[in-house]
Amino acid sequence: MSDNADALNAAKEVLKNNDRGLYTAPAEPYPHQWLWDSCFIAIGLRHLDVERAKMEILSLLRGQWSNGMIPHIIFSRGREYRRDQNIWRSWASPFAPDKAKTSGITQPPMLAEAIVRVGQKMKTVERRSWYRQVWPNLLAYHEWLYRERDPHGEGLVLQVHPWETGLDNSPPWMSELQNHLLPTWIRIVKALRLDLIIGLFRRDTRKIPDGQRLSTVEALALFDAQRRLRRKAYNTSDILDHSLFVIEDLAFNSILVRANDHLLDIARSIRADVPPELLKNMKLTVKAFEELWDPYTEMYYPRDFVTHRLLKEPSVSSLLPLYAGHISKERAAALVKLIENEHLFGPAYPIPSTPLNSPWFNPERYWQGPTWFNTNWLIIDGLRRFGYHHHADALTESMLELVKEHGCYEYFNPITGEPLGAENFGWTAALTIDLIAPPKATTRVPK
Ligand code: 9WN
Repeated sequence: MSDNADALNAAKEVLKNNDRGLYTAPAEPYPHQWLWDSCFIAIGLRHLDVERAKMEILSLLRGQWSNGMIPHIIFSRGREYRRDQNIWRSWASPFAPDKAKTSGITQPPMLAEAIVRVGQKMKTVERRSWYRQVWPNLLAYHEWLYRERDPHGEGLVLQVHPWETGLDNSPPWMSELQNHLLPTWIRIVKALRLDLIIGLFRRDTRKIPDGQRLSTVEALALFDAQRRLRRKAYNTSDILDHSLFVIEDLAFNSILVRANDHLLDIARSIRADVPPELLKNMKLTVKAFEELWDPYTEMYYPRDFVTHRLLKEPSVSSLLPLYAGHISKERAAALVKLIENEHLFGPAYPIPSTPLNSPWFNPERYWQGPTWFNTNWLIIDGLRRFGYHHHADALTESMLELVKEHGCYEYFNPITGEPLGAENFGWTAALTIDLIAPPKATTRVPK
């Protein structure tokens, strides 16, 4: 492992510099605490300092709403951040915490995975007390997911904004937007090419070239979608008829399936009762997940909540059922074939966030092509549980090569390996540390 020493040191340095005391900021352009970022960061931090890793998770819980939701952002304090806090105005909801200003939506439920991974670094007694400490929050979060986000009791949870998936501009959501959902005022902006002028005022493209971020039309739509949610104080039952997006996302539900398994393991370990209603819902999720499979294209997809129409645009989410587990060995093998195919998900620096043959593919644009460390980490974990160790090792190696060559960037060009987005990115650093750490044989192979 000595040839990994430089990458390891660089990664440690990033986490040290991004440390804001209670939590770790994703990178310089992202000064707040993000839900799934902190989960991935805790997974890396556990190898350096278990107490600090616990704190990363506990600081997330300070943002939890009284209805159980864990918000996708907890804003930094300070006058300079008022503008960001005001965009969301979490105080419009009676459920928002008094002590923290937050967003009003969630992000993929990586919490249970992070709790378990941090727990793996403890002795049994300490681990049980850790589990007991976070159990009420974890339980309340999963109960919220079903109560609010599965209103018809169908087993899959819905998302009301692309930011909830963490894959902001991924093809299935953006194609829904462009084909069916674009608000009239944005259509006009687009037709008159006013986006070229509006784009000059964007904050996010001041430090990162605009070809690597969302298009201005997409960015405007995401803000429009956010305003609609704010107008309804983020109350799901009021939002449903009002939201631009109501989609049962594939990445989110894949992560939920795995998180539910972790929740059950945690409950078993501390002999906690899981409410029967939640147990019933969790079982239904595993079953309902198979409704996302399309036998014609042999892939899983997200689904429109109302019509149940599959949104047949392949993206890196299409591979995340490997992480979910529970899918058949045959279907897992079909997904592995996609990873092996150099014209789809298998270019020189895998795994692209959008397959190379997609009309949406752009090797530099955010979640429409670049290779990201967090989705790769999820896929590696899934590959190992299905016994594809050779594939998992090869993917790990190519990721470490990227960091050794360029440092901990936010994302990378999957064809050339060129570093893109923000430098010194938290989860790239944390997951590098985790990939370098000796693997632990703790995960079960699905039946
Ligand atoms: C919006 C922080 C977050 C990640 C998301 C990534 C990006 C935010 C943004 O940054 O989203 O939440 O400003 O684009 O898409 O996955 O959690 O790193």
